[in-house]
Amino acid sequence: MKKINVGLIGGGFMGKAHSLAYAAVPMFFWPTEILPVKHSIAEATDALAADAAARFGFEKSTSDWRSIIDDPEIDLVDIATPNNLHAEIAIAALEAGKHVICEKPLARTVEEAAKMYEASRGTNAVHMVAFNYRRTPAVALAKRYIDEGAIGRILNVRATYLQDWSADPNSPLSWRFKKSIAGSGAVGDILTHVLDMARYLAGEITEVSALTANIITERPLQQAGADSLGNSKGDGPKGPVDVEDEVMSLVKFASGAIGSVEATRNAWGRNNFITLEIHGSEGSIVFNYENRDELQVCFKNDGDDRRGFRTVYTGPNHPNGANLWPIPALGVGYGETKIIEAHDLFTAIAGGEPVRPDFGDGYQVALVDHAILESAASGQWVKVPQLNRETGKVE
Ligand code: NAI
Ligand code: SOE
Repeated sequence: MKKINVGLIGGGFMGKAHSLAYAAVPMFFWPTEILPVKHSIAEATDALAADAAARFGFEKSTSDWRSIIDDPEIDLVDIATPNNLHAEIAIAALEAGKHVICEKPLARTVEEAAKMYEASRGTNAVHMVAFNYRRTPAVALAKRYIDEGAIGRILNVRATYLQDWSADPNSPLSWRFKKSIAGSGAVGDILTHVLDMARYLAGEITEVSALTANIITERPLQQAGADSLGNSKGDGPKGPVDVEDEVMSLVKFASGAIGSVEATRNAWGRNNFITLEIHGSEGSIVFNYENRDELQVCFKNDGDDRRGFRTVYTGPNHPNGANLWPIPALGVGYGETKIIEAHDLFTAIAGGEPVRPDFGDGYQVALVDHAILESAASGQWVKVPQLNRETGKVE
């Protein structure tokens, strides 16, 4: 068993989720080839870093993330900061020969994503972008059905991500509402998750026609710090929101399938409402993250008198389910997707193999994001350049 020293940068929501995964991987995946060691954590200040180290179980703490890059004992750099730091940290880590996991969106802009992808090419480092929802067993099962041809040729795809934590205009102006830090709004923050899953299940998106809107244009000021995600309200002085909170786009896939993708921050009652509906020539698949143990499937060949949606409850006999819980439908949560993600990363590191989604996938999603924002601004259909992984160029 090899020990991997982890340097985690950012101790907020994702710092918690990733630390939980590092502790849990050996409990779920045993025997394990790789044992993660929570070596160092960086936060914005010394006090926050010391607090995060005590809470999440890291041996050392620092307010200077560069010291993690410079530390020869660190094998894996985990980037869980707001988006403005992703590119600088990831490029420095890859240049220092570290393995890297970076939270989504890979970067603020397509230009930053291109530089990160470039830095990842030609290294022996494993790089991963943390689109964890695709690791939900029911989503992995959808992938298996599609790959096996169970629903035939994909004809159309509908993907949504609806939230309401930010629907209250008094939810503070955290970093997620600032273009300089986040890069974009609903597009980079939540649409990217369903773009990742749409690509994973139905292939590349080649053309988009989008609308965006910014409904809540100002919010109460918040000083730097972790995003409270709507769990605190302010009524003091306000500052401008300069990113979109709504996006809808028609999309065309390379396969000839058509579809729609949408995300909103203004959907009262929809907390973390991720849905995927895929119809093929031989059947249909529906996933709703609110019932994430379940996959709804309907097969054309079931016969006229019994055709309809049935529910498959995921469990140990399904992809990503074997090492979780011994009985189907016990309840797979957000944490489990992060545990599977960390395990898959370690397996890749142990085997010297790549893992997906990698920085190439993060870059391709950024190319789709960019096309969507460009289409919304111009009112035109926009083609999405495609990354050629052999040449490293977009075509
Ligand atoms: P957060 O606001 O909860 O935490 C970010 C932390 O980074 C804060 O504690 C902040 O003090 C710290 N930080 C800021 N500057 C720093 C610096 N120079 N050095 C070290 N730490 C610094 O944000 P959250 O929700 O954890 O988001 C972090 C990233 O994870 C974002 O890119 C976000 O898009 C992504 N994310 C992904 C999710 C997923 O489902 N995969 C879920 C939530 C966030
Ligand atoms: C806020 O919209 C947020 O935390 C996103 O940043 C995550 O990526 C998403 O998974 C949950 O919601």
